[in-house]
Amino acid sequence: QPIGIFDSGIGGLTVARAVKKVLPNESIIYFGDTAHLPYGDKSTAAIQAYSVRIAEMLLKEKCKVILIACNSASSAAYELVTEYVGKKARVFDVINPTVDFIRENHRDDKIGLIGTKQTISAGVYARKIEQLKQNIDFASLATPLLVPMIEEGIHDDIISTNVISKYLNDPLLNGIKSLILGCTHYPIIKNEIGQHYADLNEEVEIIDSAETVANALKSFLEYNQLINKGSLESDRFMVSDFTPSFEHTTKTFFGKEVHLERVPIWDEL
Ligand code: DGN
Repeated sequence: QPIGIFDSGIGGLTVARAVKKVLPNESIIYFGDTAHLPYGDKSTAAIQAYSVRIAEMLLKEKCKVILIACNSASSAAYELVTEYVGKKARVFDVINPTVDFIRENHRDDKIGLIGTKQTISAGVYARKIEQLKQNIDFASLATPLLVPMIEEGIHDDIISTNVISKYLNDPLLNGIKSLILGCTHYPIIKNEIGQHYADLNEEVEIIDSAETVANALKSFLEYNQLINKGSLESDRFMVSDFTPSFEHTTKTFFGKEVHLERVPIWDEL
C-alpha cells in the first residue's frame, strides 16, 4: 500500500523527497493541487473542501497513510481530514511532528518560525508550542518573498542570500537558538540559511519540517509493522492542472525531474 502525499502544488515534493530518503522501499502517490494553488490565498472552508476531496481520492488509491505536506492545508484541514479518513488510513501533517520534536528536544530556548503569511497568521504552530507549557520563547516571521523567489529558481546566489539575510536579520528573530522552516519550499534554501548564521558566528539549529515528518512517519510505520515487505510499486506524481513549467520545477523540489500525470478530480476542469 502506498503513502499518499498532497500539497497545493509542486513544493510538497520536498516532503516526498525526505520521505523517500528515509523510506526508500515505500512507494508514494503524490498529488499537487495545481489547479487551486496557492492555498495561502484561499478561505479555510475552501482548503478544507479541497483537502477532503484529495484525501478521498488517495483512499481510493488504497494509501495506508495520507500526509498533508502543505503548511496551509495542515493549519486549515488536519482535524477535518483526520475525521473524514477515520480508521481507513493514518493522517499526518507537517506541524504536529515538528511540535513533537520540539517537546522532546527543546526547553528554555528561543525558537523562531518562518513561513508564508497565511501559516504565520493562522498561528497554529504558536498555539501548539504554547500548549507544551515549556519555557519556550517563540517568535514567528512571515517571509513571503521566499516562495516566488525559489519558484523562479533563484537560490544559492547573491540575490537569494541577500533576501534571506534581510529576513533573518529582523529583530523579531534576535537570539533564536532554533529556526523552524515552516513551508514546503524552504528546504531548498536550508544551506543558505545555515550559512547566514555561520557567517554571523551564531549557532542556530535548523528544524526542517519535511525531515521531522519523514522521521515521524518512519517510526510510525516501523512501530505498527506497516513497512512495505512486498515489491516496490512505481511512484506516481499527479496534478490537478498540468503545465510544462510545473513538470520542470519538479527537479528543484524532488532533486530530479519527474513525469506529472494530470488527474482532473475537480468537476469543473
Ligand atoms: N505549500 C505552501 C506551504 O507549505 O506553505 C507554500 C506554497 C503556497 O501555497 N504559497
